[in-house]
Amino acid sequence: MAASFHRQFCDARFYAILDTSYASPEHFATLARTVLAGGADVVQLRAKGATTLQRVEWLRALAPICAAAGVPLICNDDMEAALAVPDVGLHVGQDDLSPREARMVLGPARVLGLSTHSLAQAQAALELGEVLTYFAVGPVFPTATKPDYPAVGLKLVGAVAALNPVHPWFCIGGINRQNVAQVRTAGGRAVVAVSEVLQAADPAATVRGLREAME
Ligand code: TZP
Ligand code: MG
Repeated sequence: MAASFHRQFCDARFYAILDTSYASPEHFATLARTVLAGGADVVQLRAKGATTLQRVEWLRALAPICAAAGVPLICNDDMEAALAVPDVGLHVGQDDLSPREARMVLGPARVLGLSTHSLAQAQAALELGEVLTYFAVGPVFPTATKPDYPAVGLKLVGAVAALNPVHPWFCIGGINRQNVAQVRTAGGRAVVAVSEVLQAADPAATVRGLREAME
């Protein structure tokens, strides 16, 4: 694995996603600075329906901003775009390139993350050992950001926590300022939130609040 990232991801409490469903790419640089000011520990670009060329352009703009903050930048589900920009990591879903294949192409140094939606998938993620840098579990709550996926609930958060994962792992899906404490109580150690941050009047304060709730 990207062993050098293990500690950093273990310490991470809030993972921000810049998603074209909620924000215009022309605002990504400003938004990145804003979520970083709020304390985001990881930043992902998620641009469903965009081209690789567009993703590369947006990643190139985000890379120096994240690098200056010492925060990893990750591209959702586009190996070619990730590889085109130095040090950018990759996040894959269950239906994307398999984690083993992704790791072979990505090389040993970059961050690789995986989405999981069940206890079996989380257990399979753990078996991948050093192939993966981290995994995500969700959607914890129903969410318009991923409408086709049923919510897995706080019970799965507790079940994954009970596995005592060696990988850093993140709870995702419908997490907001009202329910984040429940995620923590259920055993979650870190969270991702998309719409809660990108639709907030004050995204930096929202990140700060979510992050503090996980500390
Ligand atoms: N994967 C599982 S839930 C989800 C993703 C990408 C969407 C998270 O977005 P939100 O707006 O924080 O619910
Ligand atoms: Mg995908």
